[in-house]
Amino acid sequence: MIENSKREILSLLKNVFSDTPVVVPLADTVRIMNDLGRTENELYVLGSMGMPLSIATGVAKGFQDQGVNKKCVCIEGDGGLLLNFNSILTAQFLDLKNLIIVVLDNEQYGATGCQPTYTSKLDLVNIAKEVGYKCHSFSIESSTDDIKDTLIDAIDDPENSYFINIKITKSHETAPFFYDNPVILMHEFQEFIYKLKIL
Ligand SMILES: Cc1ncc(C[n+]2csc(CCOP(=O)(O)OP(=O)(O)O)c2C)c(N)n1
Ligand SMILES: [Mg+2]
Repeated sequence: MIENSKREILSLLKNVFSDTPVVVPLADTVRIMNDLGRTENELYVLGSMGMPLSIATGVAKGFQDQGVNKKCVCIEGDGGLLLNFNSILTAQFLDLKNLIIVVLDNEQYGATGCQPTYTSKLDLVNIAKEVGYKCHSFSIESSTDDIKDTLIDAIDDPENSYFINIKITKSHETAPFFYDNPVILMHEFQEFIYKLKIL
């Protein structure tokens, strides 16, 4: 059985969303993303567990309000999403059609010792569907080609925000530490957003 790893899925996300704003959660996920090569469309949210979706929702609302034909992607861990779970409601309350949430679901708080989260028993997609997202669920053995097709559909669909849950291996993957200044990271991401608005 070949299990999808975090690194493999992040590499796919980088590839598909190379010119789309992508908000990336803390710890191992940021480190692996950086190890794969940081790009200007990515905002690394260091330390602030649970906040990526709130940030991505604001970016998506800004685009929608100003008629910018662009989606915003939020990558989250299952633990991070559960910590600020109410944030999945906000985009639907605001009637946003341009948010893509991709959950890297390893059913654990991987970065802090692999304690289990609720997702070993609860399927987040059932909740997201009820709220109004267009949803897709991928098992740990799903083909990356299938996942890629769904990511492309999500980018191309102007009518819906998406919630895509991808099960990944439970093994603890990491990469070298990332110490850049969060204020500068935010500024660089803002510059990227401003460029999109001009286009
Ligand atoms: C408010 C807050 N609580 C706890 C932490 C410590 N912490 C950092 S990463 C992490 C686990 C994240 O789990 P998940 O989002 O599922 O990501 P994974 O490491 O499993 O990929 C925790 C508990 C934190 N940074 N902030
Ligand atoms: Mg996790």
